[in-house]
Amino acid sequence: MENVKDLDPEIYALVKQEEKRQSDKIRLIASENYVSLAVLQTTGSVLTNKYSEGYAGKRYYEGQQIIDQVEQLAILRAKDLFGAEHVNVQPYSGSPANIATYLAFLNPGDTILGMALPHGGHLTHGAQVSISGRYFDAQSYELDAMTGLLNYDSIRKKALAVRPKILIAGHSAYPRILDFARFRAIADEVGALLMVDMAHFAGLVAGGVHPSPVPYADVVTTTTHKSLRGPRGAMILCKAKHAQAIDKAVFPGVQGGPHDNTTAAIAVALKEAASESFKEYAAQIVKNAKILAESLMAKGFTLITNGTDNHLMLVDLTNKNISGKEAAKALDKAGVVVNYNAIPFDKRKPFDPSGIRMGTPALTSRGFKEKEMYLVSDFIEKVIANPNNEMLLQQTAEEIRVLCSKFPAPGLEHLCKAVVQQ
Ligand code: DSN
Repeated sequence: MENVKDLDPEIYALVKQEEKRQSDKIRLIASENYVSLAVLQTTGSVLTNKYSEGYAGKRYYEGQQIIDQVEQLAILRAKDLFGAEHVNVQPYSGSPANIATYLAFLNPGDTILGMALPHGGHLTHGAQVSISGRYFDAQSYELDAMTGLLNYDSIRKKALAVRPKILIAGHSAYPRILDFARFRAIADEVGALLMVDMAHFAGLVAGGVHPSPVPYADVVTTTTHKSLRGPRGAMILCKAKHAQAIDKAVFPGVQGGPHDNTTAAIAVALKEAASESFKEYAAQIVKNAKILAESLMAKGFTLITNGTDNHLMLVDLTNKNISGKEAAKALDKAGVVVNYNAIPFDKRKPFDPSGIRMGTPALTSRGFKEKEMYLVSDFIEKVIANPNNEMLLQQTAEEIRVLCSKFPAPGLEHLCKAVVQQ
């Protein structure tokens, strides 16, 4: 980044600090990852200089000889990887992808039914603060109070009562596998379209360790930067009969020109995700999550649903006498980065809820395996028991820095070498 260093030393210094933060810390935010150098380089390529409103062969700007090929390659790879009939790779991110899906099929005031935000749904699944809750009649289903699991009988009952035009499956914080066949049956019974937001677990689907929603859903939306390990972007996968409605809703409905550098980087990430080594990666994400979950439970932590089947877990800290926010702040000081998160039926406020959410895609990308996950759970236990012991937090941060230096993430190898030499 020599040019940035010369031209803008302030931003250069901040990027370097962020590199160090990402290198030195145990990153457990369930939606984050480390992309490969190939994805990073493509994101920073000259493709960022182009405008290409429209779709291949039907653009509103000339000079698309290369961009059309890039976009078609990304689409082809996504179709092959997920077995989708049609794919749109232009949404800027997950929220615009979801909003475009609503625009494709709904009028203002129509009913949608999704998972409630405090129960693990996403903002754009109908939360009142979001456009999805303001412009539509947003109804929600909740988790079972006893088990913390989705209760398909009660989702069905709710769907029969509110008759949504779109039934939404998918989540940001649910640690179990979804039953897409059940969702499909409920959607069919009430005459709804089924939309699955697989943003969190797309990488697990690609790697064959999570059932695919694609055969069941009318529309599947996903970000590309979570477990799928691509750039910040999104895709919409749909049945061929919805192709025109989806494409028109993305452009010109919600967006203008796509970010072609991102599209190319998505294509690169999809090529990586189709490899044998990505299958191993996806399986290791799940193994790591299971070990971390089991190890935390053995230490007396309460996990919503008593564990995990995917890449994430939700810890209820009520019995540890610490709020999610206090825990997340202490953990961050000690070098473990998580987000505080509401738990189902949380008695605390969303800005200082009872839980923390953790996920393993990023650590798995840097090579953490079962053995390291036990160490991670030891760190977490120690910090949660001593959140105000500044000395202990500092010592832990140093131990973690040394551990992390043995597992360099792409593009951060030089920082790890420097720690080893110290
Ligand atoms: N904000 C993302 C997450 O952390 O889950 C969802 O879009």
